[in-house]
Amino acid sequence: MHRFLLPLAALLAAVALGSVAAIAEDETSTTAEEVFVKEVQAEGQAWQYSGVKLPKGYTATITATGTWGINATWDKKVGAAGNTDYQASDAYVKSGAHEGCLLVRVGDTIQAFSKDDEVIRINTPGKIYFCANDVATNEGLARAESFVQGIPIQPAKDAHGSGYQDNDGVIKVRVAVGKTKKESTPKKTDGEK
Ligand SMILES: [Ca+2]
Repeated sequence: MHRFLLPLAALLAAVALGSVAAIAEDETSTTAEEVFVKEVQAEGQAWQYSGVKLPKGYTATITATGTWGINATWDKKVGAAGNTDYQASDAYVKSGAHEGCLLVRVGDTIQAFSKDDEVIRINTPGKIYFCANDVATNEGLARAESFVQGIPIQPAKDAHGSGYQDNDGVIKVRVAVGKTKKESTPKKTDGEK
């Protein structure tokens, strides 16, 4: 095929220029992933935009590293799973998940990390947002505007305590975006909640 000649020429030119890696990635675009990294701030009472707007037919594979401080009375910082000793009450952004865990949102769907090394996959098109699972308060809302491109989280009805006020640190999320595999391997997880 004639189409083969052009990429080959481009590849040779790229070798000459020392940029073969970039070309190679383009030429294997069916399997290539684009990776975005975002630091989610514990103190942000806002859905913080990842920079990723997932197109139809693509899957975002999300992992997280690091720890953040969520509650001044705890003797430790926690990772993406939050504090596994505490299940969040109704006052939290996502009740039933761990207090202080990392939350992922697309549209109206919110998923929670239950393990620090969990891998969350999203197929739903739309903007991907993150925040810590804590109690939204009026004080926190007043500061939410500082999170550019974020969606402020309205205070819970029975909000009490320090909420996002006593939080500190960031959890770093990695969002790898690639085309959804048509013939995927048998499901190991129930991703249809
Ligand atoms: Ca807190």
